[in-house]
Amino acid sequence: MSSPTSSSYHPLDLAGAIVYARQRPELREIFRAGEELEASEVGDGNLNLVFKVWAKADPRRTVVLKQALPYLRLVGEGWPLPTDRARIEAEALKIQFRLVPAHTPRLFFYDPEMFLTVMQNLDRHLIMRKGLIQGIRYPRFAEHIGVFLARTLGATSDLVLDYKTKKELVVQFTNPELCKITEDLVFTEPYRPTARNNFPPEIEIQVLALQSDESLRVEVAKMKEKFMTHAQALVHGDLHTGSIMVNNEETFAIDPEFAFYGPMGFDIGAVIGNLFLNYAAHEVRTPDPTARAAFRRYLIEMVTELWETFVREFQRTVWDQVDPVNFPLDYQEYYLLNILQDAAGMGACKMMRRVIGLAGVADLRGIENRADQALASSLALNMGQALLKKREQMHGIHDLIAVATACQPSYPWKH
Ligand code: SR1
Ligand code: MG
Repeated sequence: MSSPTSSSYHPLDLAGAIVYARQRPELREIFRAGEELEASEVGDGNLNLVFKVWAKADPRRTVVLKQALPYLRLVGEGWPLPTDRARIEAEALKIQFRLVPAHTPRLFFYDPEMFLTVMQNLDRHLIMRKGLIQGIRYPRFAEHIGVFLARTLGATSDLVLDYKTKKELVVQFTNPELCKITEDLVFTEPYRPTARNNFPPEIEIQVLALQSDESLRVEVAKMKEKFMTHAQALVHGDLHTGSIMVNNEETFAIDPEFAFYGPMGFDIGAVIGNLFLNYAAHEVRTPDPTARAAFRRYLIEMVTELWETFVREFQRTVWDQVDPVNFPLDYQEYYLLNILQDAAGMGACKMMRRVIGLAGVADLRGIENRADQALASSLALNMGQALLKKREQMHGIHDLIAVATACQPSYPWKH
């Protein structure tokens, strides 16, 4: 594994980002020799530095520099983190771009000394989470992300790859430290009292009840084991709506630094779980019941469409290509049903961690009124619990949606 102590590694600042962009031969087609460049730091994630650097004379010529810090930005130097994640991200981007260029940002180059990737600037796009919080609709998103999921997951699985390539990829994408973050923050800490948990105090009773529900912890343990052991496909590993950039016409999945060989349902569940977190947030973000019902209908239609697109594209790019003797129709059905149930269970764990755990989401934690935040968080928690516990009774996407949408908040408490 590469080390952050390589002699030339240093975290960039604004001036450093400009000097860096000016010096790199790979960027000579974008920036002219000697021309004035400007930069800003735009990173709002939990882990890295992100700069935009542009030509002052023509800001259309902008690139994005993403640099791994040797520690977790959210917490500081007290939480060291290997910079190898930058290599993982660059290598995952290359594979995803080959498989789905329409939905993957273009990588200009990766600098292994600086743990830095230089990428296409997506300036006509918005982080999807921000758009959904404002109630913006993205008509092509569900279809696009369904295609992204089917192609990236199908083509990197044993269904398509030869025995050797698959195993080499598992080695290439072994990502222990970032997987450990997920193991801890998604599958461990929310289900026990820990110092890092961070939920609205108003719902403490609900959180304590959830943590003392042993039958729930059994199901979480099953999901955690599957996450850790089921090397099914090269998953993005952190495909929440903050890792997706969108507009009316285009969709890009960004930030695959958590990529590793894991269960397909982890990525699909991430998208669905985050759409449901937004669904829960609109309980208070959209007070008008008609407007709220309409936006929620849209969110649900997206869940249906993304799954149906995934199945259709998986059929075309995987099942239609495989040997029907080894992969009979009943096996294909069994395989997809497992993915659906995994998506429900893993998406559920990702919902519950965003309510209880260290790293929240703006959909919920950005709700200023405390009672409102507690109410929406309480609903999200109940949706997560139900999706996890009832996943094995689900036989199609409509069952999954019915389980989630039947939930109500427990807060405010009814006496
Ligand atoms: C401590 S890092 C917190 C979270 O940020 C990333 O986006 C992942 O979701 C991770 O769990
Ligand atoms: Mg990220």
